[in-house]
Amino acid sequence: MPVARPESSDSRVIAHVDMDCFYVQVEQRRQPDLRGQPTAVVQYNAWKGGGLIAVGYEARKFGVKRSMRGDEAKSVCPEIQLVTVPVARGKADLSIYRNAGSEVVAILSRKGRCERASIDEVYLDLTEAAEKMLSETPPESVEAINDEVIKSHVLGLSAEPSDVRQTVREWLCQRNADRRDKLLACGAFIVAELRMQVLKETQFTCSAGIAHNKMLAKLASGMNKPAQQTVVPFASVESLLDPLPIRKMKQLGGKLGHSLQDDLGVNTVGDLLQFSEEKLQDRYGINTGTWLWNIARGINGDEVESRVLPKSHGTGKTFPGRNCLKTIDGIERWLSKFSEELAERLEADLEQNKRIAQTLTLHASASKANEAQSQKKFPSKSCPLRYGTNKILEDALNLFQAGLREYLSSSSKAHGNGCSGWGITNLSISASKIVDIPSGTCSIMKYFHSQDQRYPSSKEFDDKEIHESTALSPSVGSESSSRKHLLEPETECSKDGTKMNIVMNIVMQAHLDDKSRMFEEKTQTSFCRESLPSSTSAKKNEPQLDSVGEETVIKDAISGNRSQDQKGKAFKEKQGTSSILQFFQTQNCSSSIQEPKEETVNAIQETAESSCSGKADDTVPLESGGIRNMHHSADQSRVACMYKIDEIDPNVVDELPREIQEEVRAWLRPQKRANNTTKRGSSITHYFSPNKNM
Ligand code: DCP
Repeated sequence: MPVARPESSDSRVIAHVDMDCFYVQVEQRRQPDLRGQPTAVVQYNAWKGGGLIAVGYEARKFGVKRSMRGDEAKSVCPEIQLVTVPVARGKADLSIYRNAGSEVVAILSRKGRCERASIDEVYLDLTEAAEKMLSETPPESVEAINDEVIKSHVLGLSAEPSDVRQTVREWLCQRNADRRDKLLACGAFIVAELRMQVLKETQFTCSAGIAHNKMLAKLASGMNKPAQQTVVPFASVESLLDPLPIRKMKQLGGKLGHSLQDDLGVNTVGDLLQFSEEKLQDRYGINTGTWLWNIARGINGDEVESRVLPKSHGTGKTFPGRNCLKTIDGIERWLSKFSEELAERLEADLEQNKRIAQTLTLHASASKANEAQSQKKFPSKSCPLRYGTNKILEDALNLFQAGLREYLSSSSKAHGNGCSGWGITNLSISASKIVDIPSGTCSIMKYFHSQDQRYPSSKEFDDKEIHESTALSPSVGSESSSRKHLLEPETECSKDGTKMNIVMNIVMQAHLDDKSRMFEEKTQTSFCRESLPSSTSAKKNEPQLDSVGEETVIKDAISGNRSQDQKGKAFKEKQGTSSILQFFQTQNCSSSIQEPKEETVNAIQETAESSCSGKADDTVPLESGGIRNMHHSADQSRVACMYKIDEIDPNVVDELPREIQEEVRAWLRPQKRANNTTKRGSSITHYFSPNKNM
């Protein structure tokens, strides 16, 4: 739901910068021969020439559109150059575009607060820079105004075509103008300069909107493309919004927009003006009502967040029509590719930016096999994120199964019979709630990296911690999980809590990994193919299909993907972790680490054997009566510990490697003090838990 925020000031200078036909420009830079030629980037799927995902402006002149496939584009523009998007792991690899976007962000962020909103768009808060320019070198004092500034489109200015440039120049330089307009004029100078810099350094052109808030700037940036900028003076807001189709507004493309049209007869933003705030609040609630009332008047107080790095990392793929995934095997195969990619990107983020992601989310869309399912969406699910390809895969599978169980159980309820067929047409995973690693953790990270501990671990989770999640696009600026606490601003305490979680998790994970590696060592010897990932072994809380008491076969179709965590790694008990673990286990740990039970190993063996005998694709489709779940509640290797900080004996730190002892002690000390200010006996996890108020 939209959130109404009052404008902090109506004289902010906000820009929205949007790259022009971005993927095409990236490809044209890679292959300069394509410059000036009608070009489009197509998905790698060759059916009918592949779907167009970006169309260059030269090709647009011929009528080529993004909705076309390559063959159709060729029929309207025979000279069109179709470039296939790079492919890795059987799916589009967007890294070159992401990296190109980062180059641009690095330049745009030089003049003010910068929010990377997607792979190719950015918001800038240029208020300070504009105020500075206005006081030091106001537009009227600039002797030679660059053409790029003069080419600005200023909404509301009327002039004969031959006089446009002169009219814009006069508007930019008017001495007696309203201060808000003067600031926007300065904004136009600054944005033009930034755009020229982007072109010089990256060879990319971009377009921009310059206004008093994000909403207006975004509306304006697309008005004059490519390579142009549009200014929205305060006085022109009404005429800009008045004729705008209501569904074109951000957040009004869906249900709310439909309701405005169908229930209130509102077709344009101007139509909204006839409704009082109270009336809109009565109909849509206080918050949304106020938000609607505000946007009709061009009021939008959203701040430009300071964020040049992606807010989340996501990867996924669509499986349209007959390509839909119908077996757990198929799901696992793709999830393993996604997990590998996500793990790589998370590792790069960790290395380069010292950030860790905390939430893993799985999204899927299911094809509609019957009337009941056509009403039903496949629920998105999220859980705390654990680093490492195999752990991500394991958790993603669990999330998928939890979602599938819910999806099917409600469908079967509606039908009054067992499970019916399912087919996944869209599958993706994403990592969100990304936070900076507190300074000081680096040596610990290094230590565990060097000790075969490739990643810091995230919190362990169980079924209770699999959460419903809102739709989360894999794009850069996507919103994160619906868990309220994940969206709440971090307090000092929670930052410290993150530190503590990292320490504790590192210690715990170090031990857990040793345990699971030990398990892998054992099981590997009895498998004829690569076995399951470290903890694909069963868990007590593994999502199960209620309706069917059978077992799910999750096959060993992940060969190659577990290599990251395993390659050349032999089990080696880390000195010191075991008694720390013992300490935690005896201090209120809710579960313990156990070897997998015999039955699990047998079940896994059975699967591996059937794979060996040429039945690798012999999956158990749900339509035949449901999922078979081989995941008995055997693996207790997940730990839900409640660390009582007051009860942590500082001596346990002595057992850590000397090089990190001081650091851990330093972290423990302030935690103790912080904890003393709260209820006695609360655990660290509870005290710092973001959902402690829930
Ligand atoms: N993109 C995609 N799939 C889509 C839409 C876009 O992969 N359905 C990619 C390709 C685009 C990039 O995202 O180049 C940015 O999308 P935009 O909507 O901003 O469109 P363009 O930058 O291509 O063109 P424009 O100049 O109209 O903004």
